[in-house]
Amino acid sequence: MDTLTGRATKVQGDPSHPVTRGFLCGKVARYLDRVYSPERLLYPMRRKAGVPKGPLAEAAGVGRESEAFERISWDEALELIAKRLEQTAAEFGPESVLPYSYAGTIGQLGYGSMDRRFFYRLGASQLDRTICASAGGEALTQIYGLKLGTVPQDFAHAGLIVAWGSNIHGNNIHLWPFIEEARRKGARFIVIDPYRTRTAALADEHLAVRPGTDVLLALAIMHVLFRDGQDDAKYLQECTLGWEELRSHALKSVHSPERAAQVTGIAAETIERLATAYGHAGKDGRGAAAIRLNYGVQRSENGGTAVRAVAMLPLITGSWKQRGGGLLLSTSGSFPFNSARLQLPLMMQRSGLKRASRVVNMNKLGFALTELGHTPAAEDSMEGPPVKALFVYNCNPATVAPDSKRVLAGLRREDLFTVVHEQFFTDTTDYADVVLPATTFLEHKELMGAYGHLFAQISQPAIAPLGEARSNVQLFGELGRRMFGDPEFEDGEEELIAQALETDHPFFAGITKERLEREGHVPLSLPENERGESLPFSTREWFKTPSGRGELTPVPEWIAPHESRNGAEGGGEYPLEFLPRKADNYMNSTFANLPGHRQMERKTAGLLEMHPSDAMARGVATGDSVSVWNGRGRITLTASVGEAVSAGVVAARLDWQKLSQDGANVNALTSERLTDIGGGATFYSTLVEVARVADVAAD
Ligand SMILES: Nc1nc2c(c(=O)[nH]1)N[C@H]1C(S)=C(S)[C@@H](COP(=O)(O)OP(=O)(O)OC[C@H]3O[C@@H](n4cnc5c(=O)[nH]c(N)nc54)[C@H](O)[C@@H]3O)O[C@H]1N2
Ligand SMILES: Nc1nc2c(c(=O)[nH]1)N[C@H]1C(S)=C(S)[C@@H](COP(=O)(O)OP(=O)(O)OC[C@H]3O[C@@H](n4cnc5c(=O)[nH]c(N)nc54)[C@H](O)[C@@H]3O)O[C@H]1N2
Ligand SMILES: [Mo]
Repeated sequence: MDTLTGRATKVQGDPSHPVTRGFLCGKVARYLDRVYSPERLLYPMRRKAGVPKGPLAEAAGVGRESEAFERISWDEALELIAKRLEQTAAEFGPESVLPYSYAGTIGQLGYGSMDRRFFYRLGASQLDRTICASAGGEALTQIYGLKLGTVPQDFAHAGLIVAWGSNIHGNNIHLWPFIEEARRKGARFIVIDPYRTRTAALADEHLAVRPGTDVLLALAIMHVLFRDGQDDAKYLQECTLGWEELRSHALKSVHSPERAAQVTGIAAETIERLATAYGHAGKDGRGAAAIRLNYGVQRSENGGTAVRAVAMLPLITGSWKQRGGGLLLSTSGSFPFNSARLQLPLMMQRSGLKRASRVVNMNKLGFALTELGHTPAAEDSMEGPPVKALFVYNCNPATVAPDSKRVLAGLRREDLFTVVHEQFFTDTTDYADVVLPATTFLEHKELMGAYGHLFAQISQPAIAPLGEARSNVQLFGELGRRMFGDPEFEDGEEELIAQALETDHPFFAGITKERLEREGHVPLSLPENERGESLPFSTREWFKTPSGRGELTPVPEWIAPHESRNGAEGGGEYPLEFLPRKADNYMNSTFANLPGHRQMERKTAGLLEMHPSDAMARGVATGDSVSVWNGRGRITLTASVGEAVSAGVVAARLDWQKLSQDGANVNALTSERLTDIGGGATFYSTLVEVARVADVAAD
């Protein structure tokens, strides 16, 4: 920081951090572009009378987003919000208020502390935060009893690394050096992904599995392992439950590599070779096999089962017992922060509701805003009043939520009161009644877990808040004091950090606020063996399931996603499987509005990647403007014909709606259907058709 001006001058990694080791990914290295962007939202504002909700083009006489709003003071803004929420709760019941948030910058306090206290106290609808990881997280918990995996640094010791639905080089760059280290020592690196990611391009082998077929691929690998006696019978007996049933299930002929090849698109010999390499790893002096499973596989209708099936593999071979073995999903669930203490769900008892308030799955925002409480026959268990007030923070749902046409139709409702706490004028603020400025992580104090490593840390503010920006904790603390006055709204960051660490969980042994303040980052206290290694699930003690073992039943059944080539909706009007992917240089929708970041992503902007055979069948060539559609929506992209995807699959990346051609992004095509386990989003179970715009126009 420049002490004279108070301006931050550089963002850099901490060289003493054992995982990030002083380097940053390209997008975060340019974080100051974001902090000091001239586009930052710096003051509370309210929509001007007569300016309709929606993006600029539709708002008469408004040339910039900020012109749709007029500046007000924080005091006016809080008063306005408090009044509206009180009125709404009085007229329609408190459940007519819906909070909508996800991870923001993933701090413990910003993610869920004062905000939750506020909405519990009000008796607002509860939000089930399922958009990202709930299917995989729930699946892992069913088998292991907790979300934990291979220590990331231990990937350096692996002899075989499988990246399964995991774009490591794009989305998890800090694991990459450990993979490179293993490869220097001779490890093979295999990627299982329907898209040729930059990770796949760097691999020894890329298996372009058909979307949504991983359950069958994993079963075929199990088939070979059991058939060839590559299972670790002693470990299975000691540490798992249900392995006999799993064994006979996997050995069925429908799970043979030959049969699996027909569905997964991966040749039987390749499956045999992969399974054999997996089974032999860790034996006769070879390094162990590590799987980096990521959330890509669980964004599919059968995604929970897919994660369960893949997560069973290291239990079958016992690869957990070796350093560099096992499996890693995200590490975020491994930090035992005391979230109940932070969030105080029992404050709901003071709301006047005599029961827990209803729960709204965040993947069904379109439904919640357009049908819930409006149509008598709700499509699922959600019932109660219509949503009359929506409070968005840490999230940009107009861009990222599935079935966005429906979401936007809901957000456009003039009778819906929408508050958005943001750093920028996003797609979502385009529909807000009130916008509130939020601090960035440089401007507030935070307690952090992590997504890709096992160190807890405190993040100190580096600069004063810009403009009148306030943190989530400040905002909801002030609203809580204003509307309710309960003492729980008095806690500040210091108290909240201490509360989050109030736990006897052994992983947090020796981790105190003082120590985190002093050392910055501290590793979780995972149990160690006599060699000082932490090898999750190497022994019985690690399992936290009801049986205290790795639970292999119910055995994973292969069921094709409804909306896939093999499913009930396959072979119809929409023959192509669509991958609505993340950008390598954005963070979901974050950064997408900054010129420097857009420049880094310019080559992928607005592209539809297609295989030559699908392009040829439709008379499409690279550079053609193409229409991509299904029963939910239609978007316009530019064709890029090549080998990034296999025949039958097309791909495009996420962008802001208002920065996309015709103002519609990939989520105009995705559905609100939920995963088999955990109520997750199914972005990757989407069928579409494609045609040249010229041909559509001629029709
Ligand atoms: N650069 C960058 N980094 C990020 C993010 C970002 O937006 N940009 N987002 C962050 C977030 S929120 C998350 S949750 C993580 C997610 O990180 P990942 O879990 O890696 O998530 P995805 O990119 O959704 O999916 C990974 C891969 O799964 C593939 N895939 C799709 N369908 C299937 C399938 O059926 N089977 C298999 N085997 N693979 C499939 C996709 O093609 C994709 O390449 O990344 C984080 N890191
Ligand atoms: N098509 C498609 N859709 C997807 C995905 C995909 O791969 N494809 N990925 C899905 C996944 S995995 C995820 S996790 C979601 C993520 O979707 P979102 O949760 O919307 O995540 P971001 O796009 O990063 O947007 C976060 C917003 O929070 C704001 N923000 C950051 N920090 C703070 C803060 O401290 N306070 C407040 N009030 N605001 C803050 C940022 O300015 C930003 O606009 O998207 C999902 N949607
Ligand atoms: Mo995510």
